Amino acid sequence: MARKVADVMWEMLAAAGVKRCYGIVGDALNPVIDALRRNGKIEFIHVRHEEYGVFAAVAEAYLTGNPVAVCGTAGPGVTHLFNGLMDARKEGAAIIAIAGDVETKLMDTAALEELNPYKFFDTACLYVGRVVNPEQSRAVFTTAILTAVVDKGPTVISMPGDIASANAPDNSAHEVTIPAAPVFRPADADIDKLAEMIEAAKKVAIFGGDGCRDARDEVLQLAARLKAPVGYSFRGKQWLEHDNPHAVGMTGLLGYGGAYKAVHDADLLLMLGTDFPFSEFLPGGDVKKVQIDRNPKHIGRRTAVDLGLVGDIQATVAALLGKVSDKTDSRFLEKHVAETTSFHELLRHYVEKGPGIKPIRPEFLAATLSELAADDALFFADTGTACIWLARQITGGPNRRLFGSFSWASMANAAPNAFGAQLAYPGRQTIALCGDGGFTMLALGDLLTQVQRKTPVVQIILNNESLDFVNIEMQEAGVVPFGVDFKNPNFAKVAEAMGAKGIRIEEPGDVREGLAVALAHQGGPVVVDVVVDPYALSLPSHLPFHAVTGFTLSLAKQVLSGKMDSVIKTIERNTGLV
Ligand SMILES: Cc1ncc(C[n+]2csc(CCOP(=O)(O)OP(=O)(O)O)c2C)c(N)n1
Ligand SMILES: [Mg+2]
Repeated sequence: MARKVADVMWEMLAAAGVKRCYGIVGDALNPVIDALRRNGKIEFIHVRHEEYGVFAAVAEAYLTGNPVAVCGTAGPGVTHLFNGLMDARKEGAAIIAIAGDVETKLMDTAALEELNPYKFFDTACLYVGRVVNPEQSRAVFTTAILTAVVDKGPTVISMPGDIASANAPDNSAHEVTIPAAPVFRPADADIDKLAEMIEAAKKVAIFGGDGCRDARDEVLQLAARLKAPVGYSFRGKQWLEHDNPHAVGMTGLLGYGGAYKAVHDADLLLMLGTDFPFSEFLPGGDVKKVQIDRNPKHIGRRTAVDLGLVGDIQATVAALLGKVSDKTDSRFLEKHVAETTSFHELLRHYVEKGPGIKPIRPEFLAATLSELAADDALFFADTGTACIWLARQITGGPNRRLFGSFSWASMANAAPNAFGAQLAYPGRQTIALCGDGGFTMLALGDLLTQVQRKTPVVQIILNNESLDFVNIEMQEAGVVPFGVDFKNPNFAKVAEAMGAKGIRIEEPGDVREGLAVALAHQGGPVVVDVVVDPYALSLPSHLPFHAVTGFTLSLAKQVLSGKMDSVIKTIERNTGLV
């Protein structure tokens, strides 16, 4: 049989390092799926919802650095990809979406399932190629692959069935070369300017993001030389926190430790590889700011900067290290590290007192999970309160990874993220901290996929019968919480009925044992249904109602303004809860 256009596509995707394609079949995709089957090098992951497949692919792409394919069939199958593709765009994951398209003879006739891919994907994707002639195929496939990999984001190949099944042009290349990341750093003159600013400053603080992924050693060396406290965004935490004597925690909504004060007390703040979006947590004009990022669009858009440099953090900081001298005064560093240490001590209270507090405190649950999980566990958190507990209670490590829908902030990402991670790293512990809203939104149907594939994903549901994060936000905004409550089934029983292992935990004393059993479970997915205390509603019943309301409101406000440490202290002092 002559090679078809779809054969060339899969050959090129496989050559580019694509190992899996997540999606659902449909008639517009028939020749595409038939070619995938013939090709045999790319595994088809048949999911129950296309969006679930994309979230799985995003985690795989983010963690492995390889491109991952997803597919959906014309019209509705394609639109189901969209939210996941937005997540890929925001999280910087190399996803190539194969979108089934109507036959070319039907285009622009409002045919069944017809969708204009240019209009539809415009917001989410870095490139959309619609293949209407086999002669385009090599160029479109190459651009879709290289744009996804090099610019780190989703691209689309919109593929009508008649073109997919057309004979490939004889000369179609089926190799694509992926370049290693180029060394990319600012000009020497700019690095000299930066060195001068550092020499002139007495108190230098560092604030790092995901751009520090490959630059941990260089950033820690710089911090040691400058006696600089190192704070980080949620995305930077996993690269900069563990085994770092300069670590001072996070600033922002989920902030803790000395980070907020350190970045505000500094003379000079170095923002490294971060597009941290919460400008109100960054200092104003009284602190000089330098921002370094490989993406020039990130520079200066969250806060005004005194110097903006474009380059990779690793290469830039390595070049800088040769140009700055040791600072000797470590008082600034010590002050903020001490504050961070006292925060971590406070957190221990949850582990120690947690077994005696009912309903179960999510902090205790997460802290116990962190203690029991493997050193190379992969953790994922749903958007919702799970993010708070991931940020605060899950300790990182050289081989642990923490991931979520950090920049797009979609609900229901964690279980599919963990599924994709488990496929990419079989046997490694993959743990999803799910909201009950998130789990029932998207994860429940595809629990069946995990069951069928016997994928050992650990899903821990924070069963608070509430869209709790929004509940807190509503209180913070001073509106009456509305539309946030719902009723849940016993998720452990549901899981068992679906063929997964189910564990229900209602008693705080059962948390440790239940988690240990879940983490040790092999041969398939496990759902741990933990009945937790809805955050900020765990107030002592003896307080008068107006005090309860005021107290709750004030706690919520503090949580959302990054003052979790003071919340813990307040609770500790006023109620003896922890
Ligand atoms: C798809 C989507 N819909 C709505 C929201 C707004 N939102 C953010 S967090 C949240 C609540 C999540 O509830 P749940 O999953 O139960 O987690 P909890 O906060 O209760 O732990 C909502 C509705 C969102 N981020 N994404
Ligand atoms: Mg909830």
